[in-house]
Amino acid sequence: SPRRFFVGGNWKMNGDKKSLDDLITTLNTAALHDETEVVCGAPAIYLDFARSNLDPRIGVAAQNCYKVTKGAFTGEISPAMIKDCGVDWVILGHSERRHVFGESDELIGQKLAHALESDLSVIACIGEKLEEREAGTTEEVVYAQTQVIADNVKDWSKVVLAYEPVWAIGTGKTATPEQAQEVHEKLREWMRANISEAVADSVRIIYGGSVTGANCKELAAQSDVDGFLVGGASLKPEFVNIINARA
Ligand code: G2H
Repeated sequence: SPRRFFVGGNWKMNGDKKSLDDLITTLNTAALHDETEVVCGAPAIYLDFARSNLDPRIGVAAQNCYKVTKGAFTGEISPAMIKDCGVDWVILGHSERRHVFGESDELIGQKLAHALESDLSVIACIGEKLEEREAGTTEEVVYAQTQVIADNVKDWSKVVLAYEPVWAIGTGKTATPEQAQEVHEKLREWMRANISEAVADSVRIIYGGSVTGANCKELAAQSDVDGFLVGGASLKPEFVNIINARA
């Protein structure tokens, strides 16, 4: 595949300076495949710490941002602030933002447009809930979420699409390689029909949901799986094996 393998770590609300420093040392000193693009999603308060300490070959992502540059928005951070800390990425639309914090497709779209205008790259997350999969509406749900993303993107080279079935997140229930491949392939077909051939061929579609050192190789071998967004396992030394999953 011409698409560069991409592995994002999503630390979520975990770690402290001591444990993150240990993790950063592990990553800085590990033998990482050059072909893999690596980005670590740090809690907002540790973005500066992560960027200052991680080797420059490893990118850093914020886990969220607001839709404007500055103002009276207590508790929020802006893309401008993220960039000011030397950080080039943001994760948007994660299922925890959607379902724990009630973020709508509309708000996610506004955040995405502003983040891209502010020259951040974006890991944009989509995925169906268990009841949606069971009702047979997986495609309908992920196409609708992707449409909202597409409505807010001009330059797809700054976007990685993360397919994270909600039923697989933090549950230990990973999608099978076949299940992941099926949705990734359909998403690429959707992009081919609704965006362009070039975008469909070039956009990285990564999988998230209970990825581990043990299951990453089989998933990475699927032709439309261009990498991972990793939660729990990104806090452990096995993250190195996941970065190196593509043979
Ligand atoms: C899905 C994933 C990372 P985990 O949320 O975004 O987390 O690997 O812990 O399921």
